[in-house]
Amino acid sequence: MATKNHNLSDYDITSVPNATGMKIGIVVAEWNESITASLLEGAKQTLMKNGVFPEDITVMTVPGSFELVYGASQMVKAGVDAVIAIGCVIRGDTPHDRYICQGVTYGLARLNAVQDVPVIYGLITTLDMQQAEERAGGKMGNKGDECAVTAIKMVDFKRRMVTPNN
Ligand code: RBF
Repeated sequence: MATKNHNLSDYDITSVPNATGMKIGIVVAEWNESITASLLEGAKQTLMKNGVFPEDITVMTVPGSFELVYGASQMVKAGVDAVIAIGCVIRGDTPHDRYICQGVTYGLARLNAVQDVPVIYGLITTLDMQQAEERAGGKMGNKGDECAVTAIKMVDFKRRMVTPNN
């Protein structure tokens, strides 16, 4: 599971389906804004590099990562093809961070199970700010890029399921 030997921005562009016409919602937490802004930028650039029109990307902010579940749920209802949820929870002096991470992880997983639109997990959970920076455009790449590629692949997955002969 470690990203130690895996750059989050590495992907084979030829293996990514063309994303022209896909409508993608991105919900971003304001906490640790320096990190989440870099993740957002990575996600947007990678979506556009693979064919998503800028006007088909809807970005909404929520105060903290805990609010990502509600934000993602509302975006699903608004009618996008996929939602990317972006947040950054950094280990604190109390167990609070673990409760937030558990809540967000469970909440986003549940949305995937009960709703019809893929919700992509863009939550960075790190021990400190340095680890977060390394995954938000630093030496480990940018998790926003990975989320964008995953969103495109999941929209394509659903389209292929609906029309299996295409
Ligand atoms: N939100 C984050 O996105 N990342 C954090 O690292 C984070 N740490 C928090 C630590 C404490 C002690 C508290 C009270 C909140 C924290 N939040 C964090 C905010 C949380 O996700 C949520 O916005 C608030 O708890 C309001 O529901």
